Amino acid sequence: MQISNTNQLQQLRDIKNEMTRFMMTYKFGLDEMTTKLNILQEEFQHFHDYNPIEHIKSRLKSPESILKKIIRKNHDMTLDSMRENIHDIVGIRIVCSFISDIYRVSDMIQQQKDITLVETKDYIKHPKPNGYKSLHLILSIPVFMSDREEKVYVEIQIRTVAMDFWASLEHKIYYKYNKSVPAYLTEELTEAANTANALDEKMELLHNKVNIIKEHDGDSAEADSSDLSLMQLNDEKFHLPMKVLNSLINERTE
Ligand code: 0O2
Repeated sequence: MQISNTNQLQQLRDIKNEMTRFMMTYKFGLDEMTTKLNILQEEFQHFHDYNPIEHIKSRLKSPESILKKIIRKNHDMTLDSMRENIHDIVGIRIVCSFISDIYRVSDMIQQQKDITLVETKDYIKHPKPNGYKSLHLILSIPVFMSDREEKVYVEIQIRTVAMDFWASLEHKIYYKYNKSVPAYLTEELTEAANTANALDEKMELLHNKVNIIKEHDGDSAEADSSDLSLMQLNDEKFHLPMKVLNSLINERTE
């Protein structure tokens, strides 16, 4: 790029600074959501001895992709327009083991007071014609900075391992054929989506059966008071004096 004068150079610097500030806000939004999700995972693991989230992937859309999308969707080429019209600058994909976990995680996210649900697309209850399944949430969350609060959109896709496996392969094929996939492959992909769905349903049934066994084992287990005086948070152990526990019981019964 040829830059003809210092005025133009300064303007470009200013725009770059504005764009950096813009992207940084989304990075903070992503950091905030990541912390929220880590807290949910850790708490769930601790109290339910089970983690509904298998893994999480996240990305910030590149400025180049944001520009491409704004052009493709025919929106104004301004930062305000990007802020308003591009809802997936922050993209988070949560992969769960079971279909029921997807809705459990979605509820846990939506219950948080500072999160506003803007839109839900339930491609699990209403799969796309090609077989694509996933629960999409568009959220708005506040980001607090030194001099202002800004709301940013966050796109969350929640799906099972099987749905994720299918979607990654379909995405690769779609791009390999430059979006014009031969009909026989499209049909086979839809068949594969049905197989993935059958697996999800089977695993959900097994999971429910295992839970019933676990509950039964829990009921019949002998109460063990030996570990009451020890509290473990991650790798750190804390001693809980019996005196404190007893006085807390007294407080409750008073
Ligand atoms: P990337 O790289 O994953 O971000 P919009 O988001 O406004 O352009 P739309 O159609 O309203 O469009 O959004 P929708 O339906 O919520 O889908 C957006 C994202 O869901 C896509 O992002 C994909 O990640 C995923 N997705 C939707 N449909 C399919 C599908 O048929 N196959 C696969 N593999 N993924 C799908 P991007 O922007 O395409 O890409």
